[in-house]
Amino acid sequence: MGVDNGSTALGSFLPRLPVGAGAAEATALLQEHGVLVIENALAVRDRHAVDEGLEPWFEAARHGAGPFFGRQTRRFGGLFAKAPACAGLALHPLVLEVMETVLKGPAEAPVCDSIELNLTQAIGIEPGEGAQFLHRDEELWPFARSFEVMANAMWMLDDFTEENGATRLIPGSHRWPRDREPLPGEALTAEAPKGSVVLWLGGVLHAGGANRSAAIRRGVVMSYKLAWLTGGERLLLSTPPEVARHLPERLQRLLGYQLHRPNLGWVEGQDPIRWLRGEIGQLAEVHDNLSDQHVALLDAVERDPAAFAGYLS
Ligand SMILES: O=C(O)CCC(=O)C(=O)O
Repeated sequence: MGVDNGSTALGSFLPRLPVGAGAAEATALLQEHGVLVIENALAVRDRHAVDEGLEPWFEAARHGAGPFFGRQTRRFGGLFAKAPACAGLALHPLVLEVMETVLKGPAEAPVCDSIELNLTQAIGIEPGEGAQFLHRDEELWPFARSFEVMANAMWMLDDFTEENGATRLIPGSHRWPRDREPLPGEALTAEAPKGSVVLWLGGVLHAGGANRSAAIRRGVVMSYKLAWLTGGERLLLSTPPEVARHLPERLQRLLGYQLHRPNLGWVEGQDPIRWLRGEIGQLAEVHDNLSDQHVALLDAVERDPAAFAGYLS
């Protein structure tokens, strides 16, 4: 089957890699096709730990209340507070490296200092659920741009099959004009064994599939975004400080316990990671946290105030 450039997805395919693949190859495939399956990305022991942690929550979770989230679908967020083993999904080295590369953009002109999680969500599609409407998650942020703002990783806790409601995606649809509508049959099904992960860019049309099997289809979404965008989930509430304190620092930062230049997300003018560690109290020395351009400009102003008199008078 040929790979197309996204102008028509009929005849396209879902690229796949084994977990041993390199980040550069994975990144290139994801950027090109908008979609990538990494098979068996999670060690069996780690998957069992996630399963065990989430099991009581899947039992207790309520069904959705509308056609989009699904009336036969159980969903819940706040995953690190519910099942700490989910940290291993968010921090999976290959997936995290791919996400950082795709979202930060070119090293010479990055679009952000860092990435963060947009949301964490467990999704259990139950027998009888119909197909979800194809949609683009990046529509959370309605502004024109020429760079990626978000990307998702759907971790498969069950084998994902056409029959049980595996995620459906249209490779290449991230490059479509936004008024281009999907044709019947264009969405492909991300079938893969449990422990695999399907990645997709925020501009890719995708949806949960219909579950015509007799068993629930469980998956976990780790969604990543540019740190300077507001996330879909208020992760600082769903992972409050008393929980976050026990997580790895890399994950604390992905949750938003971090600063982003210029002056975004501080507590008392300082990096929230310091607040989380108890290093600052209710008052602290307010630090500048400026971009390189701002720093250069302010240095120049300090060296030669007369040259900037218009800005200072
Ligand atoms: O459950 C899935 O496979 C995808 C769900 C999805 O895209 C959504 O709920 O926005």
